[in-house]
Amino acid sequence: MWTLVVITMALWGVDAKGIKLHLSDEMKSMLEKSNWDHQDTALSIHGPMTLDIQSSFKLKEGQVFLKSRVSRHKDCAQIKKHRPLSRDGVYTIYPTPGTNKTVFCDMTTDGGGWTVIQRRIDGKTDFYRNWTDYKNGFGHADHEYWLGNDAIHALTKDKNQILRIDMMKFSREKGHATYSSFSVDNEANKYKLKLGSFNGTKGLGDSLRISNNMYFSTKDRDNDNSGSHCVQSYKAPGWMNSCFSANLNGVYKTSLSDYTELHWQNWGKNVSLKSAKMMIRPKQTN
Ligand SMILES: [Ca+2]
Repeated sequence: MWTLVVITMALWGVDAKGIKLHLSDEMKSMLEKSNWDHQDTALSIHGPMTLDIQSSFKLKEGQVFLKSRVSRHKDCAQIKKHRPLSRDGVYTIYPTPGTNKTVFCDMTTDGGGWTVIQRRIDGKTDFYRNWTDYKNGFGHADHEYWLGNDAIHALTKDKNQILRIDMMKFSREKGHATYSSFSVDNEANKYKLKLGSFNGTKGLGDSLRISNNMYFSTKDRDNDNSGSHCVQSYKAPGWMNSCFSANLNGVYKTSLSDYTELHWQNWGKNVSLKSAKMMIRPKQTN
């Protein structure tokens, strides 16, 4: 009986105890235009903030219960495709069916749809970390973070992604690099990096090239080509050769003194960066 009363309120939108309840049932309006007949709507309130609505519909035979489905998007490009007006911000993505990650989506740069995999803003997050941290990711999607090598592998294993790196100096000069393809192998193959061809803004050269085909190294894993341990020498977790030209996971400092700092060597000499952002999206098919 209680349910019936609530249904009536929901459908007609009456004033009850000073609260006007409006119910917009998108599924109902969609199905009314088809052969489905709306049977009833049940509504239950759990505490002040949660409302569950279940509607049932009938085709010609039998009864089918329908529930609103939550869209699960693999990356920011899919979110942008389904909701073109999406803004820059934090979203949940599902790199594989069983895993979810909160990420920052850049929905404005060059058409948007970018999944940000790394972000540096102000140095409040420590990037000098171990293998497990880089595997799983760390930091916060609304601030500084590393998405996680397992997730980056899942997003790039189809070898259909491009990489864009946006950088800014403390002088506020901005530049960016793009790579026509970007993929990271699985953990068994030490997250080996594969890069396509480079393009950069004027004066900004390809500092990631010597990291191509390299394994990932962290402060507790030396997978580099050097007799020393590049990450420990330069606080530079990443795809170390012997050792690097770009230290995007380096220490956040306002000036450069010993190459442990966040920097990109082929973009003006000897300056550290104020911000850096690595992001990926599928290659355009047109
Ligand atoms: Ca070594």
